[in-house]
Amino acid sequence: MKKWKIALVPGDGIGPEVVAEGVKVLQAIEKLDNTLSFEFERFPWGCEYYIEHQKMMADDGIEQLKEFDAIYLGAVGYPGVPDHISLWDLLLKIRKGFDQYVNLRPVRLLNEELTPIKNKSEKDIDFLVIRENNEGEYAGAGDWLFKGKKEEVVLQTGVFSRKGTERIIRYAFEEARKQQKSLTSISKANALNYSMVFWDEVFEEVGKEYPDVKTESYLVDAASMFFVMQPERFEIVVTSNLFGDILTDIGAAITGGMGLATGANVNPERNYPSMFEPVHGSAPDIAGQGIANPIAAIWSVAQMLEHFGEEEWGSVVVETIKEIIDEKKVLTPDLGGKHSTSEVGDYFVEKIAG
Ligand code: GGG
Repeated sequence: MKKWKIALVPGDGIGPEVVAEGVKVLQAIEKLDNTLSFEFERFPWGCEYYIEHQKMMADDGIEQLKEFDAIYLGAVGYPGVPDHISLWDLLLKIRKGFDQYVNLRPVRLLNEELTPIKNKSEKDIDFLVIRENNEGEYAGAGDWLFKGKKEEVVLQTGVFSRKGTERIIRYAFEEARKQQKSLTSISKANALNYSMVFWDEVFEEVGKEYPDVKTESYLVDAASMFFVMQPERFEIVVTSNLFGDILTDIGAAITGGMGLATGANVNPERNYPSMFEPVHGSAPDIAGQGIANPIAAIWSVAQMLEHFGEEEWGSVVVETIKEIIDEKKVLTPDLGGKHSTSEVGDYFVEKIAG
């Protein structure tokens, strides 16, 4: 019997609503497979916790999470707490605290009716974005000088270490080799004349060790256009933190919206727990109404199962999501349905239980 300990950090807004459905799915799998068991512990961290304690998580939060096999996170941010505080003091703290330097964000069209792009089918939009997750523009380096004065200057520095850049690019080449797919690097070396020139050089250097992997390099502006006009160009993409964050929202837009976008924050060395989350935020405008789409959160359960080595269950979860979307019977309003968050979760469980 394999026992997996999962820390639940549902967070803010619709986070708790969608995480509840992902937990339902894991509990259903546990019932169907007597070789698997999941143990959950819930952490009440987020903006409400901040209002009470002036911090988003406990001081020893990272220490408390260390003993888990995975972290399942909902969403972060709510009006009343500045967004940069809620993001940095919880989500980014966990990513950095556990050296989760790989962010895996699949861009996969499950049904061609979901894409706003004309004449694109499921086989045209099916790629993986590998985003550097710990440094770059999200390194937290910068300064705010002469605040409020006419000389005011604000600096936000992108940090690209050799270690950080090499390891994400190497991870992407390994993945491309394993999957026998092409690898596209997305940067902006014509304008960002230090960081992105360095990124391109490292991509070229590391690439010499992988002559079997076909490569492409695009500037991020051209790549954004190709995401929308010719997504079939991409198989595996590697890019920096900020570009990856923005590009994967385009990825969500071309595959059915934020309600379907999943992300895994991975520590490949497995020294620490990895974290699985829907890419969407806390959506305060619909929080508490029971209409949030739980599919992104359920898809992140599939990524978690794959990370645990349960690839078959991971595929079952993704294929069941596809069936539900294809049937169009039980969907939330963002996908044109009339059902609630928990009705979609219940239907999912009913389907995998057969
Ligand atoms: N589901 C996690 C969440 O609330 N994400 C909001 C967000 O802004 N994330 C930024 C990032 O992924 O770097």
